[in-house]
This record gives sequence, C-alpha cells and structure tokens, in this order.
Amino acid sequence: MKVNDVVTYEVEGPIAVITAHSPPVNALSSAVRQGIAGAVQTALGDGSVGAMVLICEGRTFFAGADITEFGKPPVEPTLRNLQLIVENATKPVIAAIHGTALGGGLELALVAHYRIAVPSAKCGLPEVKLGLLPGAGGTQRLPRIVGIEKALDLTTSGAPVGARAAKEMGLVDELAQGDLRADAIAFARRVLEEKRPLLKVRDRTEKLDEARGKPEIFANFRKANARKFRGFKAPEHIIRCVEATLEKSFDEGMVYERQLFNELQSDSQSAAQRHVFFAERQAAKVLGLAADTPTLPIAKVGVIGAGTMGGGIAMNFANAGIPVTIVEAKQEALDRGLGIIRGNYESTAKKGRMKAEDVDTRMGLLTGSVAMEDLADCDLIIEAVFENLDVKREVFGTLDAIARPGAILATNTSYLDIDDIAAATERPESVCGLHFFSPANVMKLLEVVRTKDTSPEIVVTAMKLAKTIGKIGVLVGNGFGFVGNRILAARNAQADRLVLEGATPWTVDRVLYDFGFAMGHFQMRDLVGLDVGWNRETTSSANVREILNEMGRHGQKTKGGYYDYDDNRKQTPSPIAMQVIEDFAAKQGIERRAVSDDEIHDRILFAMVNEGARILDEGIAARASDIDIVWVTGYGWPKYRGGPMFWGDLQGLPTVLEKLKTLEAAHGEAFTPSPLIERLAAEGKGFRDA
Ligand code: T1G
Repeated sequence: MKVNDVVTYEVEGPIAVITAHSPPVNALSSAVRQGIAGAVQTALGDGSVGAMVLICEGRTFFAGADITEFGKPPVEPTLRNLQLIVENATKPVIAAIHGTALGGGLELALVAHYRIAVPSAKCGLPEVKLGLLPGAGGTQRLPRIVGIEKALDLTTSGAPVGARAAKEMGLVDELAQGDLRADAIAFARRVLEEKRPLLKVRDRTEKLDEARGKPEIFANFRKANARKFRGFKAPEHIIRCVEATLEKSFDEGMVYERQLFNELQSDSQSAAQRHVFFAERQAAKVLGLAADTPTLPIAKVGVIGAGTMGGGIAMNFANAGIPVTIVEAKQEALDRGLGIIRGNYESTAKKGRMKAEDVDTRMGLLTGSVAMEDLADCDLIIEAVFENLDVKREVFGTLDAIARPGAILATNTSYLDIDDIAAATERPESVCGLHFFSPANVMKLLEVVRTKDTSPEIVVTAMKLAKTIGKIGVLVGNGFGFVGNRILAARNAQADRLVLEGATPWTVDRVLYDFGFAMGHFQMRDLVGLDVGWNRETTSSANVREILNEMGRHGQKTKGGYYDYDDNRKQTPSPIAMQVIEDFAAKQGIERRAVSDDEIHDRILFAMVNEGARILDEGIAARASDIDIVWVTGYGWPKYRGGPMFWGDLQGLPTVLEKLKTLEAAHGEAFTPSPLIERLAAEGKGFRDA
C-alpha cells in the first residue's frame, strides 16, 4: 500500500517491506522521511509483522540528506528523529543496500539493526566534500563499528567503500547473493527465527576501547593529512567529533556533533562546496538546444600528434574502451609517443591503480600511423599539433579531404581562434574545440568550445563524450583563451605588473597560497615551463619572462626560473630573477614601491572576477557557475571558495563594483567594471541571477 507518494508498505508473511521510490537518488527528503516513519509505526502496530526490511527502488539506496533542503526550516521528522524511530523500534529493521548508501543514507542504515548489501553496492560518508560532517550520528556510530582509524579515514576522505570491504569491517552484515529484496526478506526471517538481538550500534564500545589511551592516533592523522586539509574547516571538525567518541557519552557526542555540524552548515565554505556540487551537474546541461537533439555515435577516434597532449588525449579514449588511431608525422616520434603511453600505463599498474593485464588491453586499442589517411573512418578526430594557426589550418585542410562526412573535427588549441581554423575546411559546422588540460589523461576539466557554426548535434555529442571519458565538460564560446585561460591571462597581467611595481614573485605566490591555491602563480609558471609558447627565433627581451628564457632559465626543468631549484626541486627565491625584474622595471621607468599583501590580493582576485563578468556578458560562458567549475576543476581555485564568480557574489557586487572603480583609478582598464557588474549591482542581484 502507498504510505505516501514516495514510500510503500507491503507485508510478506511476518516481514514488512518498506520501499522508497524517490528518483533520482532517493535523497532523504521530508516526504521520504515522513513515509518511512509512518511505515515503521504501521509495522510496529501490526501484530502479524515480526521484522522490517527498509529498501529503495531505482538506482540506489538513500544517497543522503536532500541537499536541496539545506538552509530551509526543518520539517519533521528530521533525519535524527527518524533515526530514533528506527533505532528504538521493538522489531528488527534490516536495511537492504544497493547502489550508493551515502551520507544520511548510510547513517540511516547504521540505526537499522542489521544491514545487507548487494556486492556492487558502495557505502560512504561524503559530507566532507560538501564542507559538512556526517550530521546524523555518522561521526559517533561509524567509529563504534569500524574503529577510530578507519572512521577517521572514511569520514574525512568522503570516499566510499565497496560492499565486500564494508562486510569485512562490520559495516554490512550480509552480502546478497541474488535478488536484494528476496535475500533481505530471507535474512529478516533468519533474524526472527534465530531470535537475534536488537543490536544498537550506539551501545557498542569494543572498537572504541582499542583506541583508548592512544592520542597519537589523532596527532599522527592530523600530521599526515595537514597538506590535504589545508584551508578546509570540515576535516578538523570531523576529527574532533570522532575524538569525542572517546571522551564523551554517545548522547553527549551527538550533541557535540550537532553543534559542529551547525557551525559548518552556516559557514561560507560549505555553501561554496555545495555550490560546486550542483554547478558541476548544471555544467553538463546544454542550454538553448532542443532536448531531443541527437548525439552522434563515436565508435572510433583519431588523434593527430603523439606528444604530451596527444598521448594524454588518446589515453582518455583507450581508458573508456574506445579504439584510437594516433597519427604522427615521423615514425620515431610516433614510437616515442606510444612508448610514453605504455610507460604511463605500466607505472599506473605498478601503483595498483589498474590491473597489469589492462596495460596490453589499453595499448591494444591504440593504433599508430604516420599517414593521415588512416583517419578516414574515424567518427571524431582531435588535433594536438604545435600551437600555431598556420600549422593547424594546414592540418584541418588536410582533414577536410580525408575525414568521412559527418566526422567531428576537433582542435585542442588553448588560445587560437577556432573560427579561423574551421575556415580551412568546407565543413565549419563539424568543427569544435576540445580543450584538454595537461596532463590530459589526468586533469578532469574539458572545455568544449562551440564556434558560431558548430552544429547542435556536435555540441551535445561532445558534452556527452566528456562524461564518457570521465571529464567534467564545460561548454564555452570561441574567443581568446575561451574561459579558463582568458581569466588566467587577467591574473598573469596583474601578477607581472605587481612584481615590476615592487612586489616579489614569492610574496605574490604566498598571497595566492594563503588564499587557498595549491600553488602560487610564479611557481606554477616555473612548473609548466617558462618556455611554453616562447619563440627562440623571435624573442626580444620584451618582458621578464622572455629575458629569463633568453638566459636559459625555463623554470623547474632547468633548475631555475623565477625560483632556483635544488636536486629535489625544492625552490628558493632567485636573486637572479629578482635582479632581472628590478632591471626591467628600471628600464621601463617604473619606480618600485612597497606593495602590500592586500593590494596583491585585490588586484589579482578582482581582475579575475571582472574578466569572468566580461566572459559572462559576452556569452562565452552560459552560466556564472560554469566559470566557477572551470577554475575550481582546471586551475586550482580553492573549492571551499566556490570559484571566482561565487566568491564575487560572496563579497557582494556593490562591493566588487566599488573595488573595481578604486582599482581602475589607480591601475587602468583591467579594472574598468564590466557593464554586467554595474547592471547586477544596481538591481541588487548577483552573478547567480545573471
Ligand atoms: N540531495 C539532492 N539531490 C541530489 C543528491 C542529494 N543528496 N545527490 C544527487 N542529487 C541529484 C543531483 O543534483 C542530480 O540532479 C541527480 O540527483 C543525479 O545526481 C545529514 C547532511 C548519488 C553518487 O553527498 O554523490 O547526507 O542534475 O548526476 O552521477 O549527514 O549524486 O539530475 O537535477 O550526481 O549517478 C550526502 C551526493 C548529502 C551524495 C549519484 N550525500 N550525490 O551520482 O548522478 S549531505 C552526498 C552524489 C548528508 C547527513 C548529511 C551522486 C551520486 P539533476 P548525479 P550520479
């Protein structure tokens, strides 16, 4: 029978089956919670029922609290009150898990008396990824089942564990052998027949006792994870809650957990991380195209160029089981490229991140060739040749004559105008950009660049393909630097100007590091290589970067760039680079002055926000949140600050506007406020409303 729109109640013999039907992921919305509570009460009052199974229809067991309800007034029963109903039930409740039991979903399963799962199921507490902590007793119950150390790892990493591992650690009692519902009912019958006790996780202490008197467990854990947790509030809050299991009673621990959960939920870090969670999913949705726009089949891919980018790009498709023909001009370069790919796979296998036998399987999907004609039957061809417009136009002109009709012709260019590249063909509607980030087989971001002519079918096909190869695809328009590199160029300009005016590369880097970037601006340049895009033939000491290149200082790879590097790549500020900067400033007639951290912070960050607003205003990005995803995923913008546009909204656009006007007066047009900011600020709106 229907308890409500999302929960049903059926009785099979002495077993009541409570089923949630709330797509897409059975999030624990108020309706789901109300339905379960009502069904449990019915079962408790039904004399013919001896035990209950709690199960979900659809793709997964409860995937957590309903994140869309955050920030709204609580609706009874709250998750914690629902848990009390289940945990204090006088008849056994068996949670039957498939898909992903996550967050509040797993926490609900933890108050059931027993848990059964299909072998493919996963269990996890990913709240930390949302800047939260498991706020329905996860920090208090999980340690009581799996022990302190495993609980610390699971709650602060947010990583799920598979059902078999979960059974080994006692998180799951049984693995279903066949149909989950049938096996769960059979398990419930056994619990009844064997008169098994109504186990409450909250009463178990044996796993806690193992950690008593060992404060080093927490000290060592904090130390080992300091770098990963830097800047994030949630991990430390979680550690404190787990510590409380040894210091407080269960009930006191639950009060403490709720207090720390509330602190996190009301903090901008969690708002930022929840923003990123939804923004990532929004980015996958193409606006303005008919919902039934067909996607094209991609059964075979061609890659032109077996260098660092081409090789990495090819690996993405081989990893997804898609055959790739990889073309190079010369056999020697082809062999070298394929050798590097094999080496990458072999080192991944050595680290246990893929099976050894998969190396040959993946390599078997890669066919090398020195003839472009071998790309004739490919459905998608991606060029990753030298970043030069003439070279790319020549390649596309050749492709136009070779590729089958309807094939997608994609360029991996970072900065060049894709309309100009497409103009070398008779099929501009088949041309798009697929801007991968180095290393292409690792970085999650993929900018899918549509030109004025790219067909809707190719747009939706490319966006779907991004998901197929495990990337986060963001659809962007054609224009200098698209989204990511255009904002990077705005940051470059300010950073370069600041060091001429009196800052040092190391103070600029420290300010960005303290803001939350994993690496500073000049450090990043040294890592990537100062000579990327530098032309030895035409260099003319036109800027500090060129001069450093002309001195042979190409960055980490030459043990010297803006920093000097020892054999272990440990960097130290370089007096040589500093002298180059000072000399160049003098030559430019720039009188150096003291530059404060605040000035560095404001000039770099507000220039980035302003450029993002311009990108949004020009329609190069469809959403402000798409810009955030590009910079969080591809450029290391700290996730707990949500991305440049989220951060701009957090400052408030009237504040942003004032800052820009002040900076414009002192530092010129980089800070001329985008008209979009002026409009939104005047309307009392934010980028999220654009
Ligand atoms: N609440 C609301 N909507 C959710 C949701 C959730 N928990 N999880 C997913 N969705 C939506 C998502 O926005 C998308 O919507 C659709 O479902 C499919 O998601 C008290 C406080 C479960 C592994 O962090 O990790 O419990 O775009 O595209 O790739 O301690 O969704 O279709 O409109 O991601 O198959 C803890 C978050 C919450 C899990 C499925 N739980 N979700 O991945 O599909 S906090 C989580 C996921 C909590 C308690 C605390 C994934 C997934 P739309 P999808 P997927």
